[in-house]
Amino acid sequence: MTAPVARVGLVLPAFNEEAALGLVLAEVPRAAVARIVVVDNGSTDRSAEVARAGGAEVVREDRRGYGRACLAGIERLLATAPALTDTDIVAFLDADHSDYPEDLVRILAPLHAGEVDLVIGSRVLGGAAMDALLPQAWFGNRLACFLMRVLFGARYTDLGPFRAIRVAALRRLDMQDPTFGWTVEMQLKAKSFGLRVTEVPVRYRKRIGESKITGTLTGTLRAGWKIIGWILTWRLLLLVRRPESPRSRSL
Ligand SMILES: Nc1nc2c(ncn2[C@@H]2O[C@H](COP(=O)(O)OP(=O)(O)OP(=O)(O)O)[C@@H](O)[C@H]2O)c(=O)[nH]1
Ligand SMILES: [Mg+2]
Repeated sequence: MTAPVARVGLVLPAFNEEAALGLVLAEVPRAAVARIVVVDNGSTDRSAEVARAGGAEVVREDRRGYGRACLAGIERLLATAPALTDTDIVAFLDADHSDYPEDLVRILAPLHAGEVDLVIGSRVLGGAAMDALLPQAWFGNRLACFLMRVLFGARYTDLGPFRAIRVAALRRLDMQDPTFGWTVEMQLKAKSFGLRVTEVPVRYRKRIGESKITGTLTGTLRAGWKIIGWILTWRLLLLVRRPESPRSRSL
């Protein structure tokens, strides 16, 4: 008997993305996803209306923060019918039209093949241009990946937000970071808990709408600080105790 095909729930965190969201949703390969959840993260524009018009379910999370938005999306997918189960997959995609939603098919392939638990879309492997991945973001990514390699032996090339993970693995990671540390937390824990991880090249382009993190000095500094802080703190934590996932250690 063959295993049932994994269903995919796609989460799009959105904070004031009315200009980009319609286009992003129109480009999502619908045959690849069972559910699409847009998390309206306290938007003051028409993001929620645009999301509904684009065929997405909308969850409102008024407490701002990228990680909080992702958690609210996951909660929706796991807690409401048709709820995803442990063998299904959750994918994450930014709502600003920087990523190419069509690349989702490439991200999902190793998961559907049962080869891995987590797939990161790497903009570095995809040869992202500097006007899309701003120099400060490019540098911050390189630094974070260098530190993860030196301190953990992890061979990541990017902290790209476009990614997908099996639900059982996601539960084991017990994700906590409410803001910009979300992606690095997932990658650090995945390495420490021994998940099977791979990267696939993804394309990247200039976002539509106003840049909120890497396009501003304070955004860049706050995100950079958070990310480096996660790496150093996690290293220190592991020096004093073994990485124990809250659930069983065998997948
Ligand atoms: N900045 C920010 N983005 C959020 C928040 N909540 C959800 N998002 C969404 O998270 C995604 C990533 O945010 P972006 O502002 O594109 O961050 P970035 O890609 O690092 O940097 P820029 O594209 O240069 O702004 C987008 O889809 C946002 O709409 C939040 O509280 N702050
Ligand atoms: Mg962006």
